[in-house]
Amino acid sequence: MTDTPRRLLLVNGPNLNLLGVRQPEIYGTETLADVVALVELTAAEHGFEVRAVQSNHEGVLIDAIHEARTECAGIVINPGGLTHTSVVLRDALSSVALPVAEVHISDVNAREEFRRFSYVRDIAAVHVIGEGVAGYGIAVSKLVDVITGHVDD
Ligand code: CA2
Repeated sequence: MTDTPRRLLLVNGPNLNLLGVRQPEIYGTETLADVVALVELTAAEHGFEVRAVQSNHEGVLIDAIHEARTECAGIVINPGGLTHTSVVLRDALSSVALPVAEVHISDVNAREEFRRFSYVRDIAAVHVIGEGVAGYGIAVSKLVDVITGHVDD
């Protein structure tokens, strides 16, 4: 039996490379580099390191998720628009059987109707929606609780 790796995979989907550059009224002014730094800092507080991937190509994200199967203890993911469209991404997340935290910067339930449905929702153990970029930090802490079996009393 191998030990659980103390590493998290951070996945950001299509267009999230534009964070802080376009549409600040929806997504704020912090950049993808700020997101990665926040996730690394929060994870380090819990003794975890982070592997970060952002891609505009679904297959790149899926390859990273497959690699996480043996190399990471859990996945923090903002799938971007793929949230609402991608069975393929959902299948990849299901297949690796790691705990998943789904993050959305904006409140997807208060926007267009098509953003209310998520292919990831029912397979994720943690959901953080509409908390801005800070939501990634919240997601890391909650995911670590799931990984380590922490229970609030
Ligand atoms: O609120 C979120 O985090 C979303 O996952 C962001 C996706 C959107 O399709 C989801 O419905 C909700 C869009 C990501 C695009 O990000 C941009 C960031 C800055 C400028 C333009 C796009």
